[in-house]
Amino acid sequence: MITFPAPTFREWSGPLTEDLVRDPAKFGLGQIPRRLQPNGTAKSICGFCSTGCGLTLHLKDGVAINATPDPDYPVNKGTACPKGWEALTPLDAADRAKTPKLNGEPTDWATAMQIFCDRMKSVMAEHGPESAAYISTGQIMSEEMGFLGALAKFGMGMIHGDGNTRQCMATAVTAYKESFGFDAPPFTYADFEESDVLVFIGANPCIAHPIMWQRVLRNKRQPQIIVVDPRTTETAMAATQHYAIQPKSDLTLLYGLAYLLIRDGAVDTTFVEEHTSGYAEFAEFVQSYPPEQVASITGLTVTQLQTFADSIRIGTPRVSFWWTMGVNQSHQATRTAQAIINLALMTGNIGKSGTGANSITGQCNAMGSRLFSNTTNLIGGHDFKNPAHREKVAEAIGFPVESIPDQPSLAYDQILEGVESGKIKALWIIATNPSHSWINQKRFNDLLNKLDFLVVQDMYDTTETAQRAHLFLPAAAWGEKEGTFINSERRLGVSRQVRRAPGQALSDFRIFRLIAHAWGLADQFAEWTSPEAVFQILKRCTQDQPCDITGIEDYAMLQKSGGIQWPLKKAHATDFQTERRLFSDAQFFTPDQRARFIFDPPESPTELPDDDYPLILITGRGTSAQWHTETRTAKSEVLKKLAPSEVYLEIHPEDASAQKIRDGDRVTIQSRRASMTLKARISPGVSPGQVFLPMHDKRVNQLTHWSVDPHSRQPSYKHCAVKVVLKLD
Ligand SMILES: Nc1nc2c(c(=O)[nH]1)N[C@H]1C(S)=C(S)[C@@H](COP(=O)(O)OP(=O)(O)OC[C@H]3O[C@@H](n4cnc5c(=O)[nH]c(N)nc54)[C@H](O)[C@@H]3O)O[C@H]1N2
Ligand SMILES: Nc1nc2c(c(=O)[nH]1)N[C@H]1C(S)=C(S)[C@@H](COP(=O)(O)OP(=O)(O)OC[C@H]3O[C@@H](n4cnc5c(=O)[nH]c(N)nc54)[C@H](O)[C@@H]3O)O[C@H]1N2
Ligand code: SF4
Ligand SMILES: [Mo]
Repeated sequence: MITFPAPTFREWSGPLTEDLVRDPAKFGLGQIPRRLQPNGTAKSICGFCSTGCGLTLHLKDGVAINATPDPDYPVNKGTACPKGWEALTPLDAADRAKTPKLNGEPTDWATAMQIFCDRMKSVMAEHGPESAAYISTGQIMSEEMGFLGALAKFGMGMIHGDGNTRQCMATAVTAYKESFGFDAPPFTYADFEESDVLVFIGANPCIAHPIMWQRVLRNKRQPQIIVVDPRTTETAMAATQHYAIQPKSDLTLLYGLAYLLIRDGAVDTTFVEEHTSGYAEFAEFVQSYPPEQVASITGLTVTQLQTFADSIRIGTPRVSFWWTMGVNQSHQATRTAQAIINLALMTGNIGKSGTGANSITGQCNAMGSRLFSNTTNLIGGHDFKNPAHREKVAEAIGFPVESIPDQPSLAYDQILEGVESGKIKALWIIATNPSHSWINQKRFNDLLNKLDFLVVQDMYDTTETAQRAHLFLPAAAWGEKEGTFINSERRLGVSRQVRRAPGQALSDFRIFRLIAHAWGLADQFAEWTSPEAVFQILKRCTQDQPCDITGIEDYAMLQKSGGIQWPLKKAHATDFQTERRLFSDAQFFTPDQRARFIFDPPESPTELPDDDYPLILITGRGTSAQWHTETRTAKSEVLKKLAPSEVYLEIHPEDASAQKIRDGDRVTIQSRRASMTLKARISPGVSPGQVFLPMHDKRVNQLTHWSVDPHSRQPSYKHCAVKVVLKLD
């Protein structure tokens, strides 16, 4: 049996001793989270989306009982979406996991740790370091991500680990890295208010980022709002121009716009000459995208294309481009994101107020995972393959350089293929629910069955993925632990502990710490005692990087400042602005400091509609009250009232009448992989030939097709071929 040393770590308030691990009832029960007034308030950051709203948490006897939007926080300025108001409710759900479980049966932490280490070690001893992998998340704190990445890769000796952020923003990462030399979303939310033209491509902020949309509504410049989305979404309805293009024809559209800008002499040639590379080749390349051809592929008219191009041409003071999953989740996602970046560069719309090629990210700490998860990048935005980077990070964290792998991880889909082929035998899944959210669900769940050892770490043991685990580890959730998140505009904020986790659940941080001890790595991780101690380690890893945050002293400084955007170098620690954007000096992070024009010809999606499956299935967010696989939001009665009581399929009147489908009829939607029966809703919001389903229903990804962008390896969730027929009882 493993014994635990008594570390100095204090998270709740009691020390972590073997005794307390065995009997967590004693573990801080009834004690007030540190540094809080028992009947006061605590300022925190919402743990759902990447907007990163500030919340005020109201305490009674040391425990948060209510959440309201923080009026002083620069992000949300006193507003919150329904999920923020209901942030505390999911913590009280009846199915919160309270003990570790082995093969579905409750066990204690000491046994769980013993099993974890024995099984992982024996798999790796027998099959090598590549035989065990982890899948992490954009929904735990940066300090937890950093701990997990360092523990798994530098401590336990794993090589492969990725996260649900691959499903979400891997495309933006790849696109920025190639185009700008670093994964650097350049904007600040003030740009929503300061733009004359806002172009939203494959983004539905009214539903997915409602508080960002509030910032758009605060724009006093009477902006043009242009939405490119095959569906007439809530955002499209609020737009001044909506281009309902054929799904996945964005790349052609964007090249067509570049063609028109060049033809019409509407390019910012000074900016292009001084600050970019590859323009001449790009200009020649887009000559093959004249408007007539682009119109026939995208389904728009030549006049529409011209209006669009005229709206973003040089002379328009401030144009900002925003994209989300309609772009990132495509078979050619990276090149599409770069085609957006190319337009911003051509028109000189970067580095200035109200401009930018801006990827909006999704999960509360997707941006933290980009810098600190140690999956694709070595901690701090470094490169595993670069020996100087390995030396630097090793020194910053005080580990021997030999402990740092010299190769990056396989991507998520490649890890899964490794499981399928038997190369990977043990998988550890943390704070994500891929048995619902990954593409082609049957294939995913079948391959999980091949594993010798599946560990799932979640706040609920009822999730589709948790139910398949050999070993389940119960996690404390947002509100029950402390740490930092980074939001879409690169702002770091502190999320506070205001509740005690139920039963024996421990914060992810503490679970990683237990594993470090149990594995025999206590000495190596001696400095990793608390989230705030790890924050200091992560800070050191960013020194001299574009994301340098060495100027942020500590959590207190973050709280006092209303969050702080990266970068903040030490030299600027006392002199910085609340809203900052990148590239105001037009110096990019490439070796020649020029942004690159990158392009490839468009290709067709991997599964096109045909006679058997004539419709395209688009998937995405349903309502602002529903979060992903709904493990959390479905626990709130308030949020449930704000969402449809039953999932429905949106289908165009023409396609419906062809199948004699009336509104409210039960229909079967079928793809090559599965079928699902549900209610039809006839709506002109989808175009003919297309249907829409929200991703929140667990059956939706039974239908989707396993295909990824070749550069970012992000799944193409929003395009597969289906048929819909009336369900005859
Ligand atoms: N309420 C709520 N908010 C959320 C989330 C949630 O689950 N619920 N999730 C968060 C996360 S992690 C993310 S990543 C974001 C996602 O935020 P969004 O990306 O804004 O949301 P989606 O609905 O997935 O996709 C956006 C739009 O892409 C469109 N689209 C589909 N195919 C194409 C195409 O080929 N071209 C174009 N131009 N558009 C296309 C869809 O019709 C959809 O309206 O939301 C975040 N916010
Ligand atoms: N068809 C389709 N599928 C999609 C998408 C789409 O547009 N269409 N979008 C994709 C995108 S962008 C994303 S981001 C993914 C999201 O997919 P997932 O990451 O699988 O979805 P979530 O429901 O957010 O899962 C988070 C899990 O973490 C648990 N959890 C929450 N907080 C904590 C914590 O602090 N610690 C621990 N250990 N666990 C915690 C929750 O209970 C939940 O089980 O879905 C993807 N799937
Ligand atoms: S917009 Fe996002 S961060 Fe803000 S309250 Fe809603 S879910 Fe939370
Ligand atoms: Mo996402």
